[in-house]
Amino acid sequence: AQVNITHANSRVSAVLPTGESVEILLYGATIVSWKDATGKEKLFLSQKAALDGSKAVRGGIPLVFPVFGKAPDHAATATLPQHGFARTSRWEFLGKSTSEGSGTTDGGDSSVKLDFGLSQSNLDEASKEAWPYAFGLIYSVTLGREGLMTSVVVRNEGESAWEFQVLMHTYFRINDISKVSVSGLETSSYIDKLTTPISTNTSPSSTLSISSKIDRVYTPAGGPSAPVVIAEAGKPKFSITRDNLNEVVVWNPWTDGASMADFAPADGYRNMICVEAGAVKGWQKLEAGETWEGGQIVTDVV
Ligand code: TA6
Repeated sequence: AQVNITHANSRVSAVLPTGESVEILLYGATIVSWKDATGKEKLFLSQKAALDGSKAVRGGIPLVFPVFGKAPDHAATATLPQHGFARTSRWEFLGKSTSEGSGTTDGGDSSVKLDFGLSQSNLDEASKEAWPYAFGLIYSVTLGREGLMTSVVVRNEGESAWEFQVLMHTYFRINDISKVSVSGLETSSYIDKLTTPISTNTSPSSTLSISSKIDRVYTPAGGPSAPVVIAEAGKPKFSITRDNLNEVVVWNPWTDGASMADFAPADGYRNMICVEAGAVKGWQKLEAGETWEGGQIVTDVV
């Protein structure tokens, strides 16, 4: 059995023969749905998320580039909107490739890779003006039976060097935030964005549980290949490993979520946790013609 790919109405979706599926908007190359073989949704998507390209999607996996958050003291990106322009630009679908892979009993495809592209020519005038550099992004979404991989190749198509940050802003769906613990962040340094002034701390040797608003940028002590695991009621649900993405942002708006016009239901914070793989501490510098690659592998453990 083959992978079923549809590319219509500014969306690309793929379903594996075993039932796993993924749905991606060309708007921001935003993954808005990832389901397991039983059709269970793994990502949180706000009931009021804009899916018409009118604003960044509140949920799923938005792609943050070339700046994480706002960088007022970074001249080259200071005038860009929060999290940059990638998640609010129209990407091109570059095509797909499937792989039989090992372990296929029914001769069906065991994974499918969907590629998306964005370059300076895809940007609106405001973005081109705010960040006048020639660049190329190729974002690959690979759906497998065990999980989802998202990786991006960043290329400097220009004549001079520039620098960027990149992050995959994954909203994981969970049943009850009060039962969630995150491991893999133990003894890591982290920036707490909720303190004034913003502070740098070191996390304890215990797993992280969440009982109030959290907005932290961790640099896990174990490095990118050490898994960060989201567990619920003691059972692992998602395991995240990274390639070239040294930071992990943990965010839950808690009851402040209700103050965001596109966050619904108001108590939706109980059903989500953002654990975001990124290269967001400092800046990645690319010389003319150079490329950089980074990505995450999310294994659906349950
Ligand atoms: O990922 C954490 C964060 O930077 C938070 O500070 C919060 O702003 C969140 O991203 C959502 O940002 P957005 O621009 O999507 O509302």
